[in-house]
Amino acid sequence: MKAAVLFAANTPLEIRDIEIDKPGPREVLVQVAASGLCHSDWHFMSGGLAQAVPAVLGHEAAGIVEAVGVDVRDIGPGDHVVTCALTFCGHCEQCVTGHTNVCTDKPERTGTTAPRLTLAGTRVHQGARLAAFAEQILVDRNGVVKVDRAMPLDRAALMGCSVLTGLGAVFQSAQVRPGSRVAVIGSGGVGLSVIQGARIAGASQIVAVDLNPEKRGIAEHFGATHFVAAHDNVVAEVRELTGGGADYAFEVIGLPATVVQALAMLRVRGVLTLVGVTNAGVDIPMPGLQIVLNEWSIQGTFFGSAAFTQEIPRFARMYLDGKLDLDPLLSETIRLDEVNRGFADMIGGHTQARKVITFADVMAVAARG
Ligand code: COD
Ligand code: ZN
Repeated sequence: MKAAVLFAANTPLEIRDIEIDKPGPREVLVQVAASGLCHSDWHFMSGGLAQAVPAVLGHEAAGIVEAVGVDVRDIGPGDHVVTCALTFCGHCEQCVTGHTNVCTDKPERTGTTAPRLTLAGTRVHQGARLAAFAEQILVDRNGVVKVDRAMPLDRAALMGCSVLTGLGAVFQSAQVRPGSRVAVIGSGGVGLSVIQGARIAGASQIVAVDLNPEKRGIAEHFGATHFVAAHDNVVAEVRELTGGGADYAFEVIGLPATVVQALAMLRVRGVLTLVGVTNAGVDIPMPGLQIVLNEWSIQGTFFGSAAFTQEIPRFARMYLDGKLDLDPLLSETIRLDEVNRGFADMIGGHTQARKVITFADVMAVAARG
């Protein structure tokens, strides 16, 4: 099957024919219908985060189950699924309390030790345990969730990362209260879902901040009441717009400078939620005195701070009921062999929301239900 392979950081992905194993006892083989390009993939492609190579990246996908291992009984061929990088054990302290996103015992649960992907006999690593920039994904049973067949799979793919992370940051982590004043730094695929989540939560003001002024339209579409094109006095402007600071700020980029800005945008007793990850080894300078005097809270959120197996079907219902808008998140569908151009557009600021690789044949089968 064809996959986009990373051979070294800072080199283009190469489309290769690679071998994929048969499902191990606990595994599911998925025919990919759609696979989104996330900024986190870029962190690995550019060497900001470590990734063993050769590897196939991609972690925001949906597709149709082709085959399952002997121990998988609740999912079968033909089921429509969303994949998620959050494979979980199901028995650790975090899993049994519903926080499967931070499972502390993620062993290789495939039921086999053989490499799942190979190229000319050499192991190819599965980025995020998925490797979704490919025609097929071989994943642990606890790395997929079934979705309603009425759910278009290109929209469904987005729920595996950007939508899950953005909405979860608002609903689960910050728990934004109706009538709040919210600031969101970064209006990318994930930030736009934070904005939409804040709108659904009933925030009265949502100030979107982004370097790219072209993000204004889409940020406002998802619920931003104000848009600020990032500049030197962005903190003062947000404090003024919100009448003394935001109740909640979200940093959705992963840069120390914007984390410090987001903190300074808070009013007294405000809560900063960090969604973006900084590159490995990068520290963030913190104003300790102000944090204490203002009783500011700072928290991290990872992939939406909840069990994706609960959240994704819920988001699918919201979409199908017209309560969650996903269509404009899909900026462009591209082919697998256009993946490098897709990332160049993301980094060059030419992607409004999300670019998604689609496989036309699988999308067509899925559309027939
Ligand atoms: N000031 C304001 N805006 C900026 C700045 C700046 N200095 N720099 C960049 N931006 C804007 C860009 O113009 C762009 O609009 C946006 O920030 C970034 O958007 P994308 O689409 O490139 O990025 P996303 O939304 O795909 O990813 C953002 C994350 C922060 C979620 C991701 O990179 C990350 O760190 N993920 C790891 C954490 C996590 O929970 N992951 C789960 C999902 S991957
Ligand atoms: Zn992602």
